Amino acid sequence: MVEEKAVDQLTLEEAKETIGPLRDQLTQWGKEYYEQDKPTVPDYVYDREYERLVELEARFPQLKTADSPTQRVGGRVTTDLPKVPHEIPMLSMGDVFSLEELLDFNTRQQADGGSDHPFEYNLELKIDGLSLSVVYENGKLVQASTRGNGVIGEDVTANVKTIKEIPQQLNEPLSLEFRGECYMPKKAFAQLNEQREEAGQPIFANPRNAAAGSLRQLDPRVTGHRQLAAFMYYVPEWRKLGVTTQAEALDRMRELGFVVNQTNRVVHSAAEIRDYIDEYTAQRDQLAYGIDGIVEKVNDLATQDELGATVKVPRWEIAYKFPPEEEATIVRDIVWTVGRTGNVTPTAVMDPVQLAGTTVSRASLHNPDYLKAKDIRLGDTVYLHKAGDIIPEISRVDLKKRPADSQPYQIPTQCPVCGSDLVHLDDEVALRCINPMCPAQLKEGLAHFASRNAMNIDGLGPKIINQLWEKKLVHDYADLYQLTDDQLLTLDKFGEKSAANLLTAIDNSRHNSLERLLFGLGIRHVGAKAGQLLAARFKSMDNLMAASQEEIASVANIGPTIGESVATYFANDQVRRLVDELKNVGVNMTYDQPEAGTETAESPWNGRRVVLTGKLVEMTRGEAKQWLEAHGANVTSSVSKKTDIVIAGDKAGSKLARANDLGITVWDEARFAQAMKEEQ
Ligand code: 1X8
Repeated sequence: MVEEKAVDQLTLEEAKETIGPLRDQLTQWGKEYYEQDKPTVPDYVYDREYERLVELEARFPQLKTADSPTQRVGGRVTTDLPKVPHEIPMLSMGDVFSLEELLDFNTRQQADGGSDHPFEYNLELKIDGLSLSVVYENGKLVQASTRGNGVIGEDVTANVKTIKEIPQQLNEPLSLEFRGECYMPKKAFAQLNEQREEAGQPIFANPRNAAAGSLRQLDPRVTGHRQLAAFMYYVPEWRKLGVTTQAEALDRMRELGFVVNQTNRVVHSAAEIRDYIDEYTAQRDQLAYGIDGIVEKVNDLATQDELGATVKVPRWEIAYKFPPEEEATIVRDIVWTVGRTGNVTPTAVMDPVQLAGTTVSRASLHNPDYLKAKDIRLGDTVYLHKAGDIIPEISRVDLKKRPADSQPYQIPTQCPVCGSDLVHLDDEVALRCINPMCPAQLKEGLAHFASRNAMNIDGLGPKIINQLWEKKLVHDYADLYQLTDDQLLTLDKFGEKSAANLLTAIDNSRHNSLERLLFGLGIRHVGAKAGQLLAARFKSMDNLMAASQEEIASVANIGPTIGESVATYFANDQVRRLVDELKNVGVNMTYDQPEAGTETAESPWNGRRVVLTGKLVEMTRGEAKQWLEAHGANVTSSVSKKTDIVIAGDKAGSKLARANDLGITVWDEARFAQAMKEEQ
C-alpha cells in the first residue's frame, strides 16, 4: 500500500476521495465492535483511522456528514479516563447570594479568626467552567486532572496540553501544583453549538458543560479543536512560591507563564466590595467568558492557613453568586403529568426564551397550591429565572399585562390519564390519582422497577418501557418476564443482539435478592434502605406478607409509617395476585446475602450524614429522604458536628442557623437537585 499522505498535505479533491471510504470503514468497524462485540481490527488501528477522520473533518468541515462516526454520541470518545488522587483535596466553595450575606460572612469569619480588624480581601471573578489541577516538575507539566469528587479526579494531561494558556514549560524550574478554571469562551461555545446543530448533534446546555465535555475527551485532538482556555488562580503550597498574599500569588503565576485573569482587586471595606460587585454585575454580559459570581479571598495567605477549612469548604474564601437572570414570556398551556406514586403535577408551557444560556419553554408549577398562590393563568406574561442557575422557575406574573378576559386557572378534578377522580390527601399539598391501575402510574412504576437500585435491569429504560407499553406488551412487572425475542424485535432499533441482551438482563434479575424486589415494587415510603431492612428481618416475601403491621413497624429503623404502608400494600388483593404472578415467572422471593452497601458503594452519598430542613418545593422531604437513603446516605433529624450536609428549603429555621454556626455545608434545593441529576 502507498504511504498515506498527511492530512495537511491533502487537496480538497484528494480529501473527498479518501473521506467516504474511511467513514464507511470506521462505521463498519464500529458496528463490529459495539453491536456485534466482534472487533475485526485491533483498537489502535481503529483509533488511528478515527483520528485521521477527525483531522480530515477539522480541515475540511464541508466534508463532514451527520452520519459520520465522529458525530456519534457516546461511543469511544466518552469512555472513562484514568483516575488520579489529589494529594491536597480540591475543595468546593461556600456561597452567598447577596451583599448582606457576604458582609455577614465576613463579620463571622473575622470573629472566628480572632481578628480585631476587618481582613484585607482579594476579589476575583468566578469563572463559569471547571476546576483544573496542573502539576509541574522542574518546570515541566507532568499531570493535569479535573476536580472529580475532590479527592479523586480524572487524568486529562494529554487534553490540557492542547490548551494554549497552560504552559508545558514554566519560566522557572519549579516543582509545584497550580489550580485554576478551564472554560470555553462565549464565542467558541456559540460556534461549537452552531456546528453541532448543523451536524444534527445534541447541543451543549451551557459553556460549562461544553468545557467539561471537551476536556473529558479520550481523544486530545477533539479537545484541541474546542478552543478551551484557562485562568489560573490558586497555589496550594504558596510558601514554595515565595509570596505572602493571594494578589502576589496571581502576579507570580503570570510571571511563570500562566494566563491569570486581570480583574482581581485588593479591597478593605464594604463599600469597595460593593463597587466591585456592581461593576462586574454590569459588565458581565460584555466579557468574553461566562462568570457566575465573585470570589472573595482573604488576601493574606498565612491568615488563610489559620482560618483553615470545614469538611467541605475553605473558611477563607466564599463565592458571591449573581442574582439569577430573568426573562419575560407568555404562558400558553398548563399540562398535568402523573408520577409513579400518582402524584399529579402541573407544568407551565411557555413561548421559548433564552435564559442563562439555554432555551426554556417549560417550568414546573409543582402542585395546585403553588399554582393558586401565584395565580398563574393561561395567557399571562410571566418572568422566568433559573433556580440555582439550573432549574427554570416562574418568579412572578406581570399583572399589568394580564388579558382583560383572563380567568383563574381551573385545577383538574380528574386524572388526565385515566380519568378517575383526583384527591387531596390529608397533610399533602400534592394532588393524587389513587387508581392503582392508572396507566401513567403503572408505566412510571415499571421504569422504577427496572432501575439501577431496584431490579437493575440493564437496558430497560423509560423509552423502551414506553414502547412496550404502547404496544401493549407489558401491563405489570410480571409481564416483563414473559417477553419474547419476537416481541422485542418489533421495537424501534431492536436487532437480534439488543433483544438477546435485554432478555438476558431481565432473566438475570429473577435471581436478585428480596430487598431489590421490595424496593422495586414501589411501596410508599419503602426506599432501598427500608427494603434492605425488611428483607434482612423477614427473609422471605411469604414471611413479610404474613407479618402484622405492628411486627413490621417494630423492626429497627422502620417505624409506624412504613409499617402501615407495607401492611396496607400487601393486604390489597391485586398486589397479592401480582406477587403470585411474579413467583410463577420465577422471580426470587428470598433474601440471599447481605447486599448492604454494595450497590451504593460508589455513590458519593454513601455513609454521608444529611439533615433535611425547611420546605422543599420540587419534592417532599419524604421523597428527598427516600432518594438520599436509596443512595446510601444517613438522613438524621438533628444537626451536629458529625453532619456532612444540611439541605435547607424555604423558611429553614434553627437547624440552618446551627449548621451555619458549626460551619457545615448547606445546600439549597437547586443545588441538591443538581446533585440528584449527577447521580442519575
Ligand atoms: C472556583 C473558582 C474560583 C475562581 C474563579 N472561578 C471559579 N470557578 C477564583 O478563585 N478566581 S475558586 C473556585 C473554588 O475554589 N472551587
